Amino acid sequence: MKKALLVVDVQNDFCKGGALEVKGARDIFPLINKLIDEFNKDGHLVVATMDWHPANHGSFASNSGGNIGEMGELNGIPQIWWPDHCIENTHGSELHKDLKPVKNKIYKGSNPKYDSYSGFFDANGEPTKLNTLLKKNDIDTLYVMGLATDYCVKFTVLDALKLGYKVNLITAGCRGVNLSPADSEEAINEMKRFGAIII
Ligand code: VGL
Ligand code: ZN
Repeated sequence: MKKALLVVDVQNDFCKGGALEVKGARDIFPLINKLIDEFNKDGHLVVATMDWHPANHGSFASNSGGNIGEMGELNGIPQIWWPDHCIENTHGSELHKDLKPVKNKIYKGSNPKYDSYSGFFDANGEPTKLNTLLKKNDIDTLYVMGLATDYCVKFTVLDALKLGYKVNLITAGCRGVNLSPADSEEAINEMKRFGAIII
């Protein structure tokens, strides 16, 4: 069995000047790029997940009538309202240009009715192509880093653990949204509690 590097949502909208800017996103680039190089050099799989929303996505405050950062409900599922972000095929949804190229891309959040923090399943349980890709490549161990610790990294890691992967979370390669200041710390504790190895 083999290992893979999972780079979560390092897209323009989550970086400096983006619609849903994550503070300090820039700081994780050197480490991410170093690991992309190392994993590629050693012949390991490298996968980038990408938040990929249609303009009418239901998680956008602009479409729901809710306020940004507040909690509501989307098709019966609790939902935080976000600014419009990562709209498919726009600058905001592109991987940041300072990130080393990643060949394998997994798109998520394309169904306007449901959000998809996790790279594996949307909030309605609909799978992406990620698990199939990993299985096809005989992957049993994941190294996860990216944006944002308290949302997409967290839900991707928790789903990976449920699916039986051994998950290493590289915290130095993650940054969080932190609507509340301790959110990222709590997310890391939760991932650890469910079996992630924190490195
Ligand atoms: C994310 C909020 C909304 C993330 C995506 O990538 O963490 N957060 N959509
Ligand atoms: Zn999103």
